Amino acid sequence: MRKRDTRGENCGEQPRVSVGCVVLTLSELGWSDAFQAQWDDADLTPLRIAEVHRTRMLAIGTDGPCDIVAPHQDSAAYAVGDWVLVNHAKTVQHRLDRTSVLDRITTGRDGTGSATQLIAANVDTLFIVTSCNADFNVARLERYLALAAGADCVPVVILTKADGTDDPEGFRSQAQDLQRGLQVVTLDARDPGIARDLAPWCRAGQTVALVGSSGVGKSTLTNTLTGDDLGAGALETGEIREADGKGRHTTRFRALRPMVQGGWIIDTPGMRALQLHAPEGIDTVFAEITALIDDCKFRDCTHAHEPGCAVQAAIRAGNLSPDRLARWRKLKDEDRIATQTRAQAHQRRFNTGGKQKKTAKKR
Ligand SMILES: Nc1nc2c(ncn2[C@@H]2O[C@H](COP(=O)(O)OP(=O)(O)O)[C@@H](O)[C@H]2O)c(=O)[nH]1
Ligand SMILES: [Mg+2]
Ligand SMILES: [Zn+2]
Repeated sequence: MRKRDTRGENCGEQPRVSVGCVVLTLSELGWSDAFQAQWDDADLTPLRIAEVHRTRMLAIGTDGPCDIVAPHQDSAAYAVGDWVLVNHAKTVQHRLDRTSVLDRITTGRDGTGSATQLIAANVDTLFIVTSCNADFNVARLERYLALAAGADCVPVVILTKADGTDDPEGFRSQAQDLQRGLQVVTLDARDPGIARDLAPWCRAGQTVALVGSSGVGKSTLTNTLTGDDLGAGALETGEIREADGKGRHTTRFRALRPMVQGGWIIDTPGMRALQLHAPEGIDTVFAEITALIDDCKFRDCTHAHEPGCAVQAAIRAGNLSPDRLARWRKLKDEDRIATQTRAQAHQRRFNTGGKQKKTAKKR
């Protein structure tokens, strides 16, 4: 195995690629030491997945965008943002370990059964989008924050429609209180100047994804950050009909699109239904409750009525709000149920002889 080192800011010798009118190096595509350490075969080429379709994928590398295929033409195990190593025939040989992953649980048409669907990988920053209006909801924000922490993404709360309120600061400070050290930005998503305000998360090599309810301004923000209303200059994307057998369902490609500041944005419809899991995510967002629990007298304290409960003591002292505790409880319960559901789905797959197992064996 030969090792190769072609990354670095100075790409003088590297092959360069034009996407729109920008030339790219691996590091500009989001390559980092974590991926470099996994590239151990110089005969294989690293590419970043920009679009995932059922039987093929679009990827970008230093030689430009190209179509690639997964082993057995099955793309299910790959996400937009993944780094893969391909051979000369443009077939994926390895998927590099991810630095972060966003996924969701899909349920069958009859409401039973569930599977995990990958949405995006190697996302550095999750823009959690809500508006300075009735959409603003602390419980929903906490849920998204837990999701970001569980997925290993840095959260930034983006409060759109700041132009429509007299008190953007009121919304900002409410959001700020939800997690220690949280970054919160208020803006008008239509203002081209915001590309500059959000630049710390949008520069070359960085990848962002957006979550938030319908109508909060995700598409507006994406268009402003990509500098383009019509999609020109973006990678080739567009409306497709997903072949669902009946041809009813129309959806857009999941796509990695370049931003004016040099970074990448993952624009995907599936982001709305992202699944909360990984209990550590909840523990991170509710760090003050996590810390209190350590001081409860009983190890199995339910923090409801027990003597020596540090959580209830904090509520009595006015250091913790009962509402915040109730929201924490709800997320914890939900996480427990989701974990059970996943375990059951796993068990079902096991019982059916692993027929649904799709991940190709790594060689
Ligand atoms: N005044 C104002 N309107 C906005 C802002 N962001 C989005 N909008 C408008 O809100 C509507 C919904 O935005 P859209 O981007 O489609 O939301 P999405 O469903 O989250 O993608 C559109 O009419 C936008 O022009 C903002 O910051 N200020
Ligand atoms: Mg939209
Ligand atoms: Zn307790």
